[in-house]
Amino acid sequence: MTTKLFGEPVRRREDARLVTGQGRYLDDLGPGALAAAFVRSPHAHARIRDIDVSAALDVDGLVAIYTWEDLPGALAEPLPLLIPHPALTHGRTAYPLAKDVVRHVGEPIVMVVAEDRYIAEDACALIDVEYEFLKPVVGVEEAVQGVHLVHEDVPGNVGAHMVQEVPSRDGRSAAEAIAAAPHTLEFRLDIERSACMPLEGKGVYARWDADDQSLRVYSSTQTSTSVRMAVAAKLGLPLPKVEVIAPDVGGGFGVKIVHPWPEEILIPWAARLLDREIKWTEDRREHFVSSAHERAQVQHVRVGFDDEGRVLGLDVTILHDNGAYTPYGIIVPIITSTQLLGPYKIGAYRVEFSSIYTNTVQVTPYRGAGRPQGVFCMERTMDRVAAYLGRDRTEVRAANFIGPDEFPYDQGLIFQDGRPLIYDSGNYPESLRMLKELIGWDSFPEMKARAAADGRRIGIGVGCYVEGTGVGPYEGGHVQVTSDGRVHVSTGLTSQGQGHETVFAQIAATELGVPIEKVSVVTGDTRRFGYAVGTFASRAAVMSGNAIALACRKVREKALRIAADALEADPRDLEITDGIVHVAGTPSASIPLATVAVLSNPLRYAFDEETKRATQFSGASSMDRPPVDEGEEPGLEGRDYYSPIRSTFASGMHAAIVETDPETAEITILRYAVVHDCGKLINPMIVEGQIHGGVAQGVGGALYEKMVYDEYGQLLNASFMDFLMPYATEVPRIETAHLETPSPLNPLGIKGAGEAGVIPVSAVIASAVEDAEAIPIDRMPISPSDLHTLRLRLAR
Ligand code: MCN
Repeated sequence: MTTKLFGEPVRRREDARLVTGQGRYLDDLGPGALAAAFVRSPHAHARIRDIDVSAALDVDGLVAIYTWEDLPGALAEPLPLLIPHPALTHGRTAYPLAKDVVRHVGEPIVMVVAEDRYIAEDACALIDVEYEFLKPVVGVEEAVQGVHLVHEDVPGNVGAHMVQEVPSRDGRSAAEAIAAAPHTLEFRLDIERSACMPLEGKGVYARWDADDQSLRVYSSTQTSTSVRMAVAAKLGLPLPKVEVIAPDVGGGFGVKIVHPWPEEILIPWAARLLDREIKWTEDRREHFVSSAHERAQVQHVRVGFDDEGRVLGLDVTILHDNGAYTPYGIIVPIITSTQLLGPYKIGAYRVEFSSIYTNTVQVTPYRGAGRPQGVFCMERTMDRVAAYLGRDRTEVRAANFIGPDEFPYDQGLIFQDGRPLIYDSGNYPESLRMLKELIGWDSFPEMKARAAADGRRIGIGVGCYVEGTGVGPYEGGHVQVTSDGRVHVSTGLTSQGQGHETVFAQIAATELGVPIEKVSVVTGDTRRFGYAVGTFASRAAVMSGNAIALACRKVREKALRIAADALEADPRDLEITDGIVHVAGTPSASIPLATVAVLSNPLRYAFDEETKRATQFSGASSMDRPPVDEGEEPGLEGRDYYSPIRSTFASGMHAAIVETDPETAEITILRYAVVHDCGKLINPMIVEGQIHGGVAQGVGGALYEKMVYDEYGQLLNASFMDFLMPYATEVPRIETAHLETPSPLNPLGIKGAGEAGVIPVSAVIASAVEDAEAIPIDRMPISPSDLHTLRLRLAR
């Protein structure tokens, strides 16, 4: 049995439980709890004139009805704006229940609590809300006209406006560099609105303990510690009287980082008020119209370049559709604008974005968080430059790469946190070489010619990206070895399917030299670990992974000290293998870690005769035990935190071969290849799984998924009947290769991997379709009917 598990493709330990129906998701909890349901706005923009609940009061089994008027104190205030920014001059958030105006279809207005969900829904149907209709604003280009306003006090519907300008090394602005460039191009790109679709929607279950005056809240969340703080603050409870637990979570993909969602404070509040258990689970339509969306942007690009395809100046203007509210500030367009440059060093760069309010569902980060849009922009630019010059698309990219010896590389941009955006490491030329080999880039022209001879249209595409991962400020880990030799690891961030139970156990087993079967892992439970940020921004491996390793190192150091004492050896001569501390080279001079755990506590609680003998358990009263040495603490446990100076930059390159049907314009992905660099891999199998899942989501964004709003702000495809997502039949086999350039920023050399798969897919598919069709692709997603329209336009 090996204990060097870091880097091994260990099978996910959580899967047996999850795939055999043993998972405990939110709706599995509290079977006897009361149920909550919400009356949500059917209109995109309206003033609430009156709410008449009288008919609902007669419903048998009804327990309570609440409107904004009923909310006390801080609960009646708008929800928090989680990430303020100086450029966000007009940040706006919703009230937990609408106060006077509703600004998108689906906004919650009334909460009903009843004996079960059927009764609650029936009561909702009897509540009569009188509205005064206001003109809805849909689409950013209409919104910026400012004729109709989403928020009366936000002129032009502009929530934020931001410009960043990075001059060239010889001091030219982007405008000057473009004007002086030998070649220039200008074009527009349209990116549609989409959304995460976790299998399990949001959900909250709360119970109040009247004796203890404390609340226990279960939430299908990505940030249990932040929900806890929000609940305590909004309900005026001391923090230790609120515990928040994320049970098994059936996917999050970003939508569950918002904290608190209205339901996350309303349900606990009502549970306390009524002294009853209450549960709410989101249904799919609620998820479509009252959670969060992302992606929608209109981009205008101007680029100047030389004969080699080197970009001398780039100017990008972005209209970002932030929907009706900005709970997450402007993090999405900031990421688009700052990470757009990808693996390239370009001459001069100017980027400007406006974040625009519309009467649609609010925007918060969705896997990739602004990067798919940025990569679409940059990679479309690279392809257009190559097409203009008649050069190979990979050559043009290579001509612009940051070299492997140029790290750390400062892009000259300022990120959300006010700090410079600096890439720590990578090897882009090597990634591209590996990718070209994997997909057979150089032999593709022959393949294409053969296909053409058979009347088939095929094309190859490529896309490159970088991703700032492992964002701070911190994450912690706690590790305890108990006197049975088991290792208990906890960290405050949550899991939604990423395999944390496995990878964190791999780290602890490797650091402590114990078999992985001895290690258990708890995440997302504030009773076990109260200080944490959460799982998003591909940060868990970097942040909690390193924190757990550091905590293990503390524990190991203590274990070796105690063992050295017992073995009369020098701690520097000791090793731990398979849970046994032994003198290196002398396996007989050894002591089990379990025994060390007993020795670490003067009370010497030992459970078996052998350990009792080994630890000289005398049975004497606790008063006779040796004192705890100064500076020591009883027990074999340790806690540590990891707090990086900045994010570490993962990177990758994808390529695809597609076929387009000359008649139907159907697009089929024939091959898909990925080279990915997330530094040292903890578990290559899990990373591949993450990338495959990400690519599948990316295929959705590239070919199928979009939220279709009509001019009245009605979402026309708010169901799985109408919102197209790829099935297994549409997702190709994904060929994956890893490159490992360790991050110099953290002890384990890790970079994140959880979002990578999704980021370049639209750019890659657009590149491949463009190659097959010789038609410029300027939108994502691209459907058969879009392609057909483009063909007709070209033919005219
Ligand atoms: N990993 C590894 N070696 C590395 C990097 C990562 O073995 N060098 C492993 C990690 O240990 C972890 C997984 O890969 O098990 C993803 O790690 P990381 O990149 O740290 O991402 P997080 O764990 O922080 O997860 C968040 C990320 C995001 S931002 C979204 S969105 C997303 C994603 O994860 N949502 C997901 N993947 C998801 N996967 C599932 N099943 N469900 C979601 O909701």
